Amino acid sequence: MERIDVLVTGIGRLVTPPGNVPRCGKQMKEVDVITDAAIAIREGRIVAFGAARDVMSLLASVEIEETIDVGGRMVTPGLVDPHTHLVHGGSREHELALKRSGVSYLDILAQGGGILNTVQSTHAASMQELYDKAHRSLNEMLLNGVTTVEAKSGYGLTLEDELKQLRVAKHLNDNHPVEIVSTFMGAHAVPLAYKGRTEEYIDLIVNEMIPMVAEEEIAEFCDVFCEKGVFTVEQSRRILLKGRAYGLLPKIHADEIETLGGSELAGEIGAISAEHLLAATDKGFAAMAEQGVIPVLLPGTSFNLGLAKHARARDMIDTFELPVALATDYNPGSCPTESIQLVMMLASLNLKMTPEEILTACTINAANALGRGESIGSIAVGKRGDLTIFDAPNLAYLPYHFGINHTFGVIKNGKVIVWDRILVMEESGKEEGAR
Ligand code: IZC
Ligand code: ZN
Repeated sequence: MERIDVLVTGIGRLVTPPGNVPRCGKQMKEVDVITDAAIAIREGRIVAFGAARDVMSLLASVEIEETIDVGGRMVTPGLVDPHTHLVHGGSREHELALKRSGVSYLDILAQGGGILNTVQSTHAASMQELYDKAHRSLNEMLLNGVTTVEAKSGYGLTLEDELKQLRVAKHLNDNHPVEIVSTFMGAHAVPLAYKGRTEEYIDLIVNEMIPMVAEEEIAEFCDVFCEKGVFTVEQSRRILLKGRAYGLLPKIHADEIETLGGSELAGEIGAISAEHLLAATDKGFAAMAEQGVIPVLLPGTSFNLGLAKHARARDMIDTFELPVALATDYNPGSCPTESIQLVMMLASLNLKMTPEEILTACTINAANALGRGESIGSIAVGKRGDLTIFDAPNLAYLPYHFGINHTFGVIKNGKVIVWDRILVMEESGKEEGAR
């Protein structure tokens, strides 16, 4: 080694899950802890890490371009948020009173509100407006310690507007230091224009939208809201298989409110992940475990919907040895928050996950839910220099001291982009591309 770009020193406690592959069952608790650590980064990639004295002796005759002292703080891999509805127009606080009076999420949707309301706002918004709004949210996520974010379409529900959302996500990815991973979700709801003609809308998705999305290479995954009154298991299968035939890997919103069998379908088709799962059965978990489907749990959503029921994370981890991941589900309806740290707290409170399991779920398992286990989600040689620096003495402190942001700094690809809780990043190209 002749030269390194960045040496991160003064790490009081470095905490990371090991390796690249999803961590299942008991493995989720096993994280490596190195006290008084250092990390060396060259060209955005980690080239050495470990106890500071070992790293320093390795670097004895190496030229070090820049040294960043994190002042004894705790460092983890950059957090990964593998399920968000980042790009959309408008907001839905006007539905709050309706919700509080007891009208359910699915009833609001059935009355033409909910997702369909956001579809109207998204249609009415310019690309620049969508970009600016999503950009603000992305900054919030970054300030919380997140370095990679999945973003779904699904507020267009026409070919043109689905592509509009996905293009905004692409521009954000091109310009913002946080990496955006796109998912096509034309099957998020049946648009009003197709009311009562769901099969015809699905024809549009499989015959026009999926081929165009694939041709433009503007998404990696295909997702479906498989839920009572939205898309059935059979319809979801048709859409996801077609997506896969076009190279879009399947994800599925499965068994959130009603038990439909979406988790079994995830196993059957070998989906990369299945999300929510509050109403999933043991049969569904077994099907997922057999095919290595990653459960992505969204405790912010059940919390915000005021549900008494929670995803059975303990059964998934202890009995089915599944690799649980966590995400915000940031969206304007069921979970309007960008805060992954709130989600971590709720995973502790309501899912009974341990602090180590929560870290694993927000790093390596989340990275694998996005097909990126080889490049992000843990501190390992060859991986991206994505680090989150916490003003907290240990992992347990994060869900313990709740309701505040513990992130002091963020390093992405070896560059400091948040420091002392402030954005210090440079953006390339910026806004011009977004129109
Ligand atoms: O806008 O309500 N659950 N899709 C499925 C959502 C929530 C997003 C929304
Ligand atoms: Zn969702």
